[in-house]
Amino acid sequence: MTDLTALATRLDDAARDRVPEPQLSAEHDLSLAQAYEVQHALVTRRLDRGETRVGVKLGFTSRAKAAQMGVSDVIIGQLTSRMRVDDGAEIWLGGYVHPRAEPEVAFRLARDLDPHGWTGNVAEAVDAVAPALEIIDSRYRDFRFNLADVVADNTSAAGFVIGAWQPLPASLDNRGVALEIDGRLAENGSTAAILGDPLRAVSAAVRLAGTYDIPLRAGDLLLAGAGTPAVALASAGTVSATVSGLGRVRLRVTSAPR
Ligand code: OOG
Ligand code: MG
Repeated sequence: MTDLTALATRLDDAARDRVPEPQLSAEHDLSLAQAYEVQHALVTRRLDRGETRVGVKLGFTSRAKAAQMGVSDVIIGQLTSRMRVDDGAEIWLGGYVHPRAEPEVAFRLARDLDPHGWTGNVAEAVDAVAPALEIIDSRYRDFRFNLADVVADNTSAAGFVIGAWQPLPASLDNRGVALEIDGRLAENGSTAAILGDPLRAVSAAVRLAGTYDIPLRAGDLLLAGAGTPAVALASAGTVSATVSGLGRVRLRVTSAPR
């Protein structure tokens, strides 16, 4: 039998040492359920080090992302306290394997969500929305993986920046989304790319969290998934994400040795 905890240790060590691993699928034929077990073991290692759970993220909710990575099913990953970067703060490139940034929409859950009692009422489930940046950093060589690989690797989750929270508007559909690097447009798209409407991310998260035993608690964050391809962070600079009507969120990247 495959030792799923040992696979989680491999991915956790890869993140610590910033040395990418071969894809797990090269040696193991993991089911999606087993891949989520590896993800749980990976998150448990973080919690054992004193981190706390702060929410969840969805992956591949847009065709732009799915096409970029060659993977097409919506997946869920888990966010922990150490991944948080304050708006405008600095990250060090040396702390990652091969980081990328992508613009996101973040929701804040108003209450604990029970997948069995889910009514589909997003306005009751969410109390705020914010523009966000996600830092993804696959622990696999060349940022290449299949669906089980990326689920096991906690959906490449490595960091996130949340902008100013604001009340949930009636609609979030069809808003422009832009990712800029040093003030130059690197990617742009529309919130419509995210499941047709980012509000649909809430039901998708409830469904996946229910299937794979991931808690959704009051105050938790939910990243709805990027509406544009991710952009590699290869040198020092300033990265910003803007969502029309929600505002902007920023990150500074440094390559200076520490
Ligand atoms: C997996 C994470 C995908 C998104 O927003 O679609 C994701 C990856 O692309 O490495 O976070
Ligand atoms: Mg993302």
